[in-house]
Amino acid sequence: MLSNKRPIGFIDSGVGGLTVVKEAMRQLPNENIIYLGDTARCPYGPRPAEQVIEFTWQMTRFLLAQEIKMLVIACNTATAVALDEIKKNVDIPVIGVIEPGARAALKASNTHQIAVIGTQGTVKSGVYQSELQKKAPDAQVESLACPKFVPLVESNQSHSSIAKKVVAETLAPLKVARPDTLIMGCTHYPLLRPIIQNVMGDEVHLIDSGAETVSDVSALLDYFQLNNYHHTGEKTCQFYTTGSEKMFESIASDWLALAKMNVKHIDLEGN
Ligand code: I24
Ligand code: DGL
Repeated sequence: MLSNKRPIGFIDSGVGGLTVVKEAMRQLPNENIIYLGDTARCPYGPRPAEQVIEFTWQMTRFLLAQEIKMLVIACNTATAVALDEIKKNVDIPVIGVIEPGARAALKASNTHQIAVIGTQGTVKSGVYQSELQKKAPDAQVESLACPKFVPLVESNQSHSSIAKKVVAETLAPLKVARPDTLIMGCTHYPLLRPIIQNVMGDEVHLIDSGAETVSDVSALLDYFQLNNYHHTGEKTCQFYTTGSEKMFESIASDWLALAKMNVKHIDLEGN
């Protein structure tokens, strides 16, 4: 018998997907979680699609071997290029971060003038645009790659005056299109949310793709009757990194406000 106690698997290019996990721990406190972050090969944003697909398969195979009941591709770049292929070839439910974000944007928007920001890989794929226009053919979509944002967050400058300047300069061309809704199509961007909101103006709806994804995960657990209602026994959160356990734990324990964490290093080459 396949048990509902099996964990939900989350994969990401590094630590950014922890923004999705934080939301999962809040919305789904009884679910066991396994997270794998490919910190050794992060960032995925500037990499060619074929390589991101290969890395995403390696992560997927590793987590499938851990008997997960559902797979969440928490990385926008990986979702953009690999979701369809992975969905077709594995026999558990697989969910990415793009469709939930696109759907939430259309729900929030009055004008259907929607802006999307993400990594080079995500924007180049055009997947947000095609999801939006598939659901709302009248949608006017303006997409912009923001390659400076991930390095800003990863150098601890999310609240700095440099961040304000970089975000304002980068988003200036987007403001011309007067979107009423902006999709933060990258794991790291919620950390820049106050600055992005300030630059875009208070009227603009900001969509956190990761948070929307967890709401969809919750609905999917219901639909497939996969909820873990039996919270007897230990709840487990296991974290794997392809990089340093110590560095991963220092960021993750801070971000998730966990005093004790299970972090293990693994190698993905050969998976
Ligand atoms: N935030 C991120 N990545 C980092 C970082 C950060 N260093 C400081 N902060 N480093 O992503 C990435 C490279 N590392 C990863 C671990 O192995 C070694 C290489 C955003 C985090 C999203 C949850 C700033 C910082 C922090 C704690 C919490 C949040 C945060 F130190 F943004
Ligand atoms: N996780 C990536 C994303 O959401 C951002 C970091 C990276 O480029 O790998 O697109």
